[in-house]
Amino acid sequence: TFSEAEKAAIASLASKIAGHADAIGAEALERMFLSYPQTKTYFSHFDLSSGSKDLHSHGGKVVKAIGNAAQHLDNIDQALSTLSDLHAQKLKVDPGNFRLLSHSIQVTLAAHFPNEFNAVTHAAWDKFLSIVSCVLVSKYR
Ligand code: ZNH
Repeated sequence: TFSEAEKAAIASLASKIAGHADAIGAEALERMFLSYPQTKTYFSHFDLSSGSKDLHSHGGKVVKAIGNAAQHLDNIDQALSTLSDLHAQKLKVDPGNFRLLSHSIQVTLAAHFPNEFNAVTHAAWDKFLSIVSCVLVSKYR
């Protein structure tokens, strides 16, 4: 559960990201693939070159899912339930990769929103993304 201050920090940055979901998502993915090349193995069917259509379209989906979670902070489990099924049953992404994407997202946010991404907002987003990751791996067995 989140404090009121954490909720405010998550909501305010989420609203700023919303209009740039594709670009933010594409950059986060690109950072993840460059820093942690092993994560590319799940995307062999994608064009992973910088700024590609695939990066924008998939990045947009990821960031929109995070935006949806941000609007349901008291009920992230339910908000991401279908996506959680998909990751557990079909995609079977190694759970260790979620922290790599979360980190790449945070670096991207820090780079784009240097004023908003202060220590308090950073901590709130770190917690938020780790809860999102927990939900997405919660149905693994
Ligand atoms: Zn994931 C897919 C989200 C993580 C891998 N994803 C996906 C989608 C979404 C997501 C929204 C789409 C779905 C549909 O279409 O329906 N993810 C997400 C999130 C996260 C994630 C939110 C965190 C935060 N993933 C992840 C990771 C990985 C992945 C870490 C690895 C590395 N995903 C994936 C894949 C896919 C997905 C592979 C499929 C793609 C295609 O299209 O094919």
